Amino acid sequence: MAVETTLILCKPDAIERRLVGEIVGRLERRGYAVRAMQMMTLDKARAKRHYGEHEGKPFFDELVSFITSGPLVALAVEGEGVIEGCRQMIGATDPLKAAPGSVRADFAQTVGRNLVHASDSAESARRELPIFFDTFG
Ligand code: IDP
Ligand code: MG
Repeated sequence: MAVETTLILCKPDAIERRLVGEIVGRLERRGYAVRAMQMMTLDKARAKRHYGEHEGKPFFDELVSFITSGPLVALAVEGEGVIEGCRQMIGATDPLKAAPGSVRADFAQTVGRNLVHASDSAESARRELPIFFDTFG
């Protein structure tokens, strides 16, 4: 398995609920390396670019409004198989369907407030990382 880099976002609900340390700590304890990390508040344009694949879906406006509602913490995280590994660790999109022990199952209740984003493929990671970090452009 190759060394990869993925984009992780601790979304505004994670900041609000003081769960950034918990989330980043879990990634570090698995052995993944934080290569970049920044707190920022997204404007609508950047949020729409990040979530472009969902444009036109019924939840899109709510999603953009939520992700721009307050600061988030963006991370570039590196490791062997990190893209799939982080998807495992955050759990399914709907916390009710997320595996026990995953972040979403342990700490979240609803899809709209599921705490964390992780790129879902190598192609998504390549597209998403430069939206947040110039160094990955
Ligand atoms: P993911 O975050 O697990 O990759 P996606 O399908 O890419 O899930 O959706 C992006 C985000 O949009 C989700 O994390 C969730 O917050 C929100 N979302 C997805 N589906 C719904 C829905 O049916 N209702 C409300 N929000 C949704
Ligand atoms: Mg996704």
